[in-house]
Amino acid sequence: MRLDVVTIFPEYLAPLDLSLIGRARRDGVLDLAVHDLRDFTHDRHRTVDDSPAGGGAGMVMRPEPWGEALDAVLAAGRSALGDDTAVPTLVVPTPSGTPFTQAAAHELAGLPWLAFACGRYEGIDERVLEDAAERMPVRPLSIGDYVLGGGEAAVLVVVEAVARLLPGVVGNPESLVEESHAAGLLEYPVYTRPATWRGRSVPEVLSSGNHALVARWRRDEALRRTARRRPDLVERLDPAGLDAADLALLDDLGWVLEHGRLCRAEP
Ligand code: 6GU
Repeated sequence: MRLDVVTIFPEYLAPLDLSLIGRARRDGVLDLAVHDLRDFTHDRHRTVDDSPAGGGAGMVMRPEPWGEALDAVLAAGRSALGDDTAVPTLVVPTPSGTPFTQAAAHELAGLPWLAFACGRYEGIDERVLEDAAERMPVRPLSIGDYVLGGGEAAVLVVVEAVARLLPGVVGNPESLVEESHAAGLLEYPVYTRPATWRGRSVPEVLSSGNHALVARWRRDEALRRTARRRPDLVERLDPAGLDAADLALLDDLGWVLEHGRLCRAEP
């Protein structure tokens, strides 16, 4: 997979040299290029922002450097991929984007080329995205309902979530299988040695050697945790993916099936 990132803070992307992603790059699974937006300015001060049309607080990123930067990304990526008709999907991290979810991560992981446009200040002149959309798919994405100072931290999040789905990046692909089995639920609690630590013992069932019992316990704990911390996720569960034991536990927790959807039971 080819990745291009355009930013005014190239150093912010340094963590992409590390860990899982660093290894994927060295292994040739990921080809990442970071571009400094200021290299596409032509004034002495390398200006990338200006005041908002219509007035108001903050600054907006000027379209000219962005236009040139995205032209350069297109040329660099096509040359690296050896395909002079290839186009990237342009990911634009913004709090105004559609939510970045695990499903979105899977979609992006299926693409050969992603380009990221990191905005700072109040955002990028809208015409940049309109112009880009004439040449490539554009995906404004938000990583959550809070405001970051810029898109760089969001790019780290998206790249990490996507890269670990690529074949050969995660050491044990079983981790991904288990993840999809428990789709829509939070993770169950995990333990390791020692068997007792500060007077707290690992739940006995986990040393029973009974795999079915362990699997059932983990499923129950995942359901309990999800109902407690993320009731919104319980409402979105597909009942077709639940067995009788799941439904019995949810019933104990005050959830019932109504018109084929899980709802909190009336007290
Ligand atoms: Cl993806 N980018 C920025 N700049 N702020 C955000 C965000 C993304 N998601 C939440 N806040």
